[in-house]
Amino acid sequence: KELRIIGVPSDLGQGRRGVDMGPSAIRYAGLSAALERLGYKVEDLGNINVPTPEMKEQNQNAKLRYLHEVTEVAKNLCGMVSQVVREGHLPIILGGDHSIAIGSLAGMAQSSTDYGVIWFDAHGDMNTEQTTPSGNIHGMPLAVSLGYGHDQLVTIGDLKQKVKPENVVLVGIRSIDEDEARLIREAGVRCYTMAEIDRRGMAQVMTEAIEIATNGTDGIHLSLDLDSLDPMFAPGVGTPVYGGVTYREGHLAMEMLAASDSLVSVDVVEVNPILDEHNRTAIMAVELVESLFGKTVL
Ligand code: DIR
Ligand code: MN
Ligand code: MN
Ligand code: MN
Repeated sequence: KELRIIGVPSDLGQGRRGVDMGPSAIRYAGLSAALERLGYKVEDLGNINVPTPEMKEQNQNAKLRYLHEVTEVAKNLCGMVSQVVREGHLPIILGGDHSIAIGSLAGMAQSSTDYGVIWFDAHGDMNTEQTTPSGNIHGMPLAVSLGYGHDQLVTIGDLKQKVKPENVVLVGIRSIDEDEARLIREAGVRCYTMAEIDRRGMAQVMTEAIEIATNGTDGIHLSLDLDSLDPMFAPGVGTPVYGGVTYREGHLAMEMLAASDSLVSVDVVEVNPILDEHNRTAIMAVELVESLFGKTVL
C-alpha cells in the first residue's frame, strides 16, 4: 500500500495556540523520509485549509467553541480521507487538535472500509455538549464518531455512527471528566486505563485491543493522541497528564499493531511545538510511526 500524508493545522478544538503547527513539526522531524526508508511510497498531499482563530469572530454564546469552523474542517478532511482510501492508499492524518478525528473517521466510514478504532489517549474524548466542562471539541471526537453529540457534528458524512462501539477501544486513559465516564460505560467501548496497563502489561492489553478492533472488521484506525505518552517523553502537548505510557510501552504497542498487519488509517494529533523542548514530541511521534509501519532493530 502507498501512504498519503494529510496535514490538518487546526487548533480550534482546544484552548491553546500552537497545535496548528503540529503538521509542520512532524514533517520537520522527518516523517516522509523515515517512511521511505522503510520501503513505502509516500506522497504528501499538503495541508487542508483551516481558519486561524484570529480571523474569526467567535460566537460567544455558543457552548461549543468554533463549532462552525471545526465542522467545515472535518467535512473537508472527510472528503479527502475517503478519496485516498478509495484510491487504495493508506491515509496518515497529521493534527492539529484531536477534533480533526471527526473528519478522519467520517471519511473512513464513507470509504466502505469496515474498521475498528484504537484510541490512544490520556483522555476519553467522549464528552458531548451536555457533559463538556471546557466547550473544547477535541474532548468530543470519539463520542461524535459513535453518534453522540451535537447534530452538526454527528451528521458529517453519510452515517451517524462511524464505527461500532464493540470495535472501539481506549488505551492509556487517566483523565476522564465526571459525566464523560457515564457515556463511556453506556456506549460499551472497552477502556484500558493506565491502572489496567500497570497491572496487566501493555502486551496483554494490546493483544486484546487488536482482537476487539479487528473482530469482524477489515482493519484498524489508530487515533494517536501524543498526550497518551507520559509528559516525560512527549512534553509538547496542550493537556499533559502525569502517569502516562512510557517510551517502550508506546513502541511495543506500535510494534504489535505493525505485526497485526491490520492498520487501515492513522491520526497523529495534539503535537504542540510551542510548548515543546526542541521538537521532542514530534520526533517521538515520528519514531512511533516508524514502529507502527514495521521498523525493527534487526
Ligand atoms: C477534557 C480534555 N476532557 C475536555 N480533553 C482532552 O476538555 O473535554 N482531550 N485534552 O485530548
Ligand atoms: Mn485526544
Ligand atoms: Mn462503511
Ligand atoms: Mn488527550
